[in-house]
Amino acid sequence: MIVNKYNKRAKKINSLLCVGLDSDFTKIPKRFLKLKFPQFEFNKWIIDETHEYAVAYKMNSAFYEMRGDKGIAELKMTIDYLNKNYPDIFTIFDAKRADIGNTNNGYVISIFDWFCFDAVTLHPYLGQEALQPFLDRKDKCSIILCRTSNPGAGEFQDLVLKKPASAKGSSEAKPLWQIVAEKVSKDWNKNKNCMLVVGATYLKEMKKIRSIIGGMTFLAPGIGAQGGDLKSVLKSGLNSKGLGLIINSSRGIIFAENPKEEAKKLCQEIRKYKDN
Ligand code: OMP
Repeated sequence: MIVNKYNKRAKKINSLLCVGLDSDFTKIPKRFLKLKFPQFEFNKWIIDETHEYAVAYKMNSAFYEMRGDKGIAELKMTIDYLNKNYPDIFTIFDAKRADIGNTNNGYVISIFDWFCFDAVTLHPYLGQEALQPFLDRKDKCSIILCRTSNPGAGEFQDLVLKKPASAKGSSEAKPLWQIVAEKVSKDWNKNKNCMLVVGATYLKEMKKIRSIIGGMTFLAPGIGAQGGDLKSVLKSGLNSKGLGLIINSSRGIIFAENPKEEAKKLCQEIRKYKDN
């Protein structure tokens, strides 16, 4: 099971921290700009500084696409560097993909077989049938948006809906985020390769989702720059094994005065609150 790669690393280093390599080219320190592969060199530095505290690295495609072919090439260099030097660290491509099934076949080959990421973020809007090419990959992980961290997340996600009478399960009215959580955990996760995105800024929802879907892992972005509170996230989102959370911080670590110290601090806080 691919989720075990994450769990094994989490147990080995006693952390749940995911460092977000959202290496915005306009913000990386000037000393890197002189180098031939500035974004890659910056990432390599961050990885070497933070790896002992990191269970996962997440790269958001936007910050590489914005540089065109150079950004894509340096994204590939970064994932190759991770896979070669830190093969037990879980890698996430944050692209929030998903299209009709035929098109998804192309994304699957690109993300899983060419880039060689362990996981990808996906939105659920097209439904299980369309996402099947991702879900069929037992060796890779599909991380489905459920409750996002942004202030306007509720515009659609809070809509209270009733499933059609023909659909499986209860027809009780529920918010869309709850329907997604139940659907993914009951029907999409046959290969035990699904996770959910549950923002660290929505603790009530996180608690509810944990109570209805059992031990499935949440990718929880939103601590640090977006204001989510680490202690409360652990309280609301840990599963019964003391796992089940991938706690991401991007800007809060990579653009800190001292990224290593920031990663260490978060990791130590995770250790402290996890066990209390
Ligand atoms: P920081 O706010 O800098 O820690 O970055 C958060 C990262 O998580 C960015 O890459 C976002 O695109 C991503 N993210 C969210 O912030 N909210 C979500 O609901 C989902 C994601 C994600 O899928 O990772």
